[in-house]
Amino acid sequence: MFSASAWENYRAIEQPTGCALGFYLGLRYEDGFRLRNGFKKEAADVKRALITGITGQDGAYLAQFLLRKGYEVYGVVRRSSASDVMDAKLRWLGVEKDVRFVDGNLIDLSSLIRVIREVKPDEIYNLAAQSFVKSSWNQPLLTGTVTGLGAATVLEAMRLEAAGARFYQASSSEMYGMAQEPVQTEKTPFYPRSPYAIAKVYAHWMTVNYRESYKLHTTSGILFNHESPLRGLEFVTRKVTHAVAQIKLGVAEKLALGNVHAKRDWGHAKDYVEAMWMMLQQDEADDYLIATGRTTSVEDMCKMAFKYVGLNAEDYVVVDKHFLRPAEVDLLQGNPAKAKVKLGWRAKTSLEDLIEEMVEADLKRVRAQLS
Ligand code: NDP
Ligand code: GDR
Repeated sequence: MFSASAWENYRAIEQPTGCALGFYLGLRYEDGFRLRNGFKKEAADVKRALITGITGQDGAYLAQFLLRKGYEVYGVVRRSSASDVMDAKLRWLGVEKDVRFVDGNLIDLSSLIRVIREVKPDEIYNLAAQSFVKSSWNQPLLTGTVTGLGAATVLEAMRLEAAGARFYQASSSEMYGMAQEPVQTEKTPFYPRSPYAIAKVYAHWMTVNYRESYKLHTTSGILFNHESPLRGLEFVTRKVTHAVAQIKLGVAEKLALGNVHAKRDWGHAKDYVEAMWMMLQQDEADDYLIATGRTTSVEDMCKMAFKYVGLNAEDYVVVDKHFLRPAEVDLLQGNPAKAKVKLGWRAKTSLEDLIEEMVEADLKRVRAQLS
């Protein structure tokens, strides 16, 4: 279905030459909102957040969270031929009309300089990445460029144009990789096991370095796996809940998975975006680990999802080596004690409730496709 809403809502901004960038699909400029030298604030005390990766899972939940807090939310979107579905996750949450989209790309420093100069954000959340670990072996240079150098690009644009802003980097538990301690903390050494994780380690240390070198307020959240009905279909939880819905409704027969023995510490994305915001409300920038503290195997997560609809996973799951990875991360389990003490954060959603919500959402989607 074509959605004009995203593009109607697309706030075009001008290059210094005055050449309008918002040229797609007959965009409207909105007087009283956009000024030649930047965006006009709707109220002096309203905070502005700029989110890269706004069209992804976390971007959508974070946008919803910040809008509820009264922020003006700006989202960097990269031009794509799929403009009709670009805002699908924001639409699912009903916030697509409230976000102001700006045109940029993590691999284009000048685009980020322009966006930051015009938006003048108080807080910048760098969520954009090539985030699928398995693809990072197929596209290692792209992953390094976007997921690694992309973070440095945002940091540099912020240093040049908004040095007083606060910056959040989406670091990852994948950085622990071949985990050097059975339960990981902020002090556990990194041992990345994929081009994705290596890129994230670079981005993480650049965030620390900009804090130490330039005294910028740059914070890194080392988040463990977090899921939701908005999770991409390629990630294992969503792949499972979607297949469960299809099997239950008679449109699929089997579910092919890779390493079902891998263990992950899974939480709900809506809980984790709150932690991102809490980190940026601290006077001092720092690094925080965000996790539930509980680890579960892919196999047991699968059993949970099938059981919810009254089926046995053993009857449907097959192992296909196509889904194995060149190097695996066997076990992740985080200790979020520092976040609990310093931020007052804790995970609120159990894995059972998360899987139930995801299966219900996929049942609804599959039923809608069938009707
Ligand atoms: P998603 O894959 O759902 O979203 C990634 C976002 O990045 C999308 O909006 C995508 O845009 C955008 N993006 C990709 N390449 C570029 C580019 N070159 N320029 C601008 N934007 C780009 O990821 P999640 O929401 O799950 O994760 C958010 C961040 O948190 C990521 O950095 C991820 O690596 C990290 N992370 C995620 C965890 C998780 O469990 N979800 C755990 C720890 C860290 P488009 O829609 O155009 O593709
Ligand atoms: P991960 O998430 O690699 O941890 O990265 P994913 O859901 O892809 O894999 C989790 C574990 O499940 C195993 N697995 C399978 N995975 C997928 N995708 N498909 C399968 O069929 C399958 N079978 C078994 C994997 O081998 C792995 O061990 C996610 C991403 O969001 C990253 O961006 C983020 O940084 C980390 O979580 C924390």
